[in-house]
Amino acid sequence: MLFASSIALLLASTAVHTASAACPHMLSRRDARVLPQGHPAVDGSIFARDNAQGVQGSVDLNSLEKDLTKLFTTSQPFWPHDFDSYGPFFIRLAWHCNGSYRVSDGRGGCDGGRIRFAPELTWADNANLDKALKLLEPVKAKYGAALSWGDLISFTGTTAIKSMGGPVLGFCGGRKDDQNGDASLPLGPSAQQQAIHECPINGECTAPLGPTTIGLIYVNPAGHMGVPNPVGSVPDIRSTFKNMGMDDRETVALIGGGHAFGKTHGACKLGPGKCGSGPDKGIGRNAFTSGFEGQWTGTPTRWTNDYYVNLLKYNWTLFEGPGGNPQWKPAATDKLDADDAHVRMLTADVALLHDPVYLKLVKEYAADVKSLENDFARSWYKLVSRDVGPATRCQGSRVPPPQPFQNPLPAPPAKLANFDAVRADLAKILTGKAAIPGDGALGQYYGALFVELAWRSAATFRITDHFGGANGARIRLSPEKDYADNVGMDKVLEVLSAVKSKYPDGLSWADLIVLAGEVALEHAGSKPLHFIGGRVDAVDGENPAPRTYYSNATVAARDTMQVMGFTPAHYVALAARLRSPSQQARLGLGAKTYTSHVDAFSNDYFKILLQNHWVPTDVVSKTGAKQYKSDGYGEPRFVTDADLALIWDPEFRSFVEKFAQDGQLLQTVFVEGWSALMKADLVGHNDLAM
Ligand code: HEM
Ligand SMILES: *[C@@H]1O[C@H](CO)[C@@H](O)[C@H](O)[C@H]1NC(C)=O
Ligand SMILES: *[C@@H]1O[C@H](CO)[C@@H](O)[C@H](O)[C@H]1NC(C)=O
Ligand SMILES: CC(=O)N[C@H]1CO[C@H](CO)[C@@H](O)[C@@H]1O
Repeated sequence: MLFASSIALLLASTAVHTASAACPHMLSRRDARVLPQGHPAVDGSIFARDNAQGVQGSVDLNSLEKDLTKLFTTSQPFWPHDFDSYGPFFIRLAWHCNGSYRVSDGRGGCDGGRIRFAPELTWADNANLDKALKLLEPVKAKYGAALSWGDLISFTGTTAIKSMGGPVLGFCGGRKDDQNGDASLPLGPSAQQQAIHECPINGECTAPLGPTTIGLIYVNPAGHMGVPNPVGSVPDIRSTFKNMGMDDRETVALIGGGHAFGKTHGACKLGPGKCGSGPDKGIGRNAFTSGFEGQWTGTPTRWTNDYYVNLLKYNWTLFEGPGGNPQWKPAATDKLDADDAHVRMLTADVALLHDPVYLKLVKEYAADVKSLENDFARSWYKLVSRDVGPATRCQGSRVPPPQPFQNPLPAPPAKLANFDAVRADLAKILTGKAAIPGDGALGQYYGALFVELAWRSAATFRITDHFGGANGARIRLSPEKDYADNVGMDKVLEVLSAVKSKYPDGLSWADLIVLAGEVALEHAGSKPLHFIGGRVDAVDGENPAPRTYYSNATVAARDTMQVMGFTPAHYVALAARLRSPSQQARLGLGAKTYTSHVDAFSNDYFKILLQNHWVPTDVVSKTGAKQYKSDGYGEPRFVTDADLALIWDPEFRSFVEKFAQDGQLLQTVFVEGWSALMKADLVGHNDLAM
């Protein structure tokens, strides 16, 4: 129990997650070597997720594949398969489990396996997927806790593609199951989603919402807001897939590669369970799922590029399908090929003919099945693996080489620098008072600036999809270095470059940045922060972009806490980190620190928050934070609405009060939160094998 000790001190009643992180196999060999004796293991899911269920190397994927292949062809009376295979049905399950992912905050996706629960299971787009889950129950029971639902669903979809002759790159295991569906609430429609970001005009929702339409996982198949105009559907497709992290090529490969298989279900107008009569009522050929009816190709259980061939071959004509919804079929005058009597398209399929870039890709794939195979295999793997995080988090025997979307990092150096020597060099800078180059007198507080740099570098981490974090030191590179919050960090890096160049081997920027922050904090009076080395430097700056879409500081603070994976106690405690007045000034705020001693780590910040009366000023920082000024005794102090959120929110406030009273408690909780964040992306980076 990582946080058990301090949490027990803190509160008996408030529910705070303690990570069951001390399981020894999550601790890599490297960490075992560098980790100080007696320090608990940190598994990256430091804060929230339930315990480690997942492929973990212990499930025999060959045997699982065999079981699944048998399952695909064994029809069950409660939901008979189409065309002698459940394969396509399971591809849809995996895609929907997955398709809720959004790059804006990393939420959604199959990790967590929340498609088993409300709200996801009740989304209209997920109609009848409860049957697909039911079909998988016996397999889940056989493999038990060693196989998470998230991994099972993703592996089943991948196996279905393979079993029907489709191209497959491999499988990245390691998803962990949530215990309920709550983490999907911010995806909407829900009160939580409303608070984070409203969608005033349905159909035109913007980031962080994934789809343009609340209540859809992705694109309305019948066209924008149900209007069957293929041209109008194009922007919906483009923006929805972009929000999932997909470019045009990946989008077209995924839609047509997926629709190489299976069919839509909408046998009659009466709705689910009501079509037909007798023992077949509502099932099999009488099924109603989306309310559309038809298949995209003549061979729906065999991998082909016929989806693209058919799109180009026929003159697609709008008609009302048996389910009463608008669909497209070949013109009456078209000469149909054998097998093609039942081919149909949705408005969102025909849309691919009505955009020049999409059309070019449709033509490419119709002419070149190898190109489609290459792109589909890659895009499917990305679709189902992205929210697992960096490639180093993938588990199991079929993990392919790291892919670009996983932002791979170089291998760590064979031998790490002597960190004690580096510490000594950093301490020398901290005790000297040389100015930051080009920054005049304001630069004298190196400690606070070192802390700021380490914090900014690590705080991009998000537990939702395990991207971001200090590893890689992407704060040195565009686009991350250009974000408004990071103004001035290049100067701090310049100060550190003298130390960096002293250790040409074995000292990465990423380690140096973290160590500088920790040495500064310890220097300022923090308890030891348990530095762990082994980070490496990335060559690109791809990291999650700042979430700038909030309109309410309290909501922003609570959401940030969740996305980063912190408990409220740790989120609040970390706000006590040293803050630099020169950084405040760079951001356009009053250059006055909150505390009387910038270079001392203390609980002053919380006292000051509580003891002052705060009035708004007209000043807005470069990052959009609203400045407040203290009104009352003594010299004025400046904070922002991001600081005040900690006393506006009642739960946060209770911790502010505790920390203001008890500096020792603050120390303990701070060290836990800080150390965990600095390592959040480090363990996954290492070899997880036991
Ligand atoms: C613009 C995006 C997409 C739209 C609008 C769309 C729409 C639909 C609809 C309406 C159905 C019928 C559900 C039913 O009635 O049973 C369906 C089925 C299916 N979709 Fe998609 N889809 C999209 C993208 C994808 C992607 C990216 C994949 C996978 C890579 C995929 C794979 C499938 C499969 C395999 C089925 C058949 C399921 C079965 O046979 O039971 N779709 N899709
Ligand atoms: C589609 O219609 C055009 C004329 O509108 C015709 O020339 C063409 O042959 C048709 N396509 C097929 C596949 O029949
Ligand atoms: C911000 O959100 C909180 C929590 O939902 C709410 O209590 C508060 O009134 C909101 N503040 C503003 C200024 O809208
Ligand atoms: C594992 C999983 O299901 N997550 C994926 C869901 O879809 C997005 C779309 O790109 C992927 O990036 C996620 O990895």
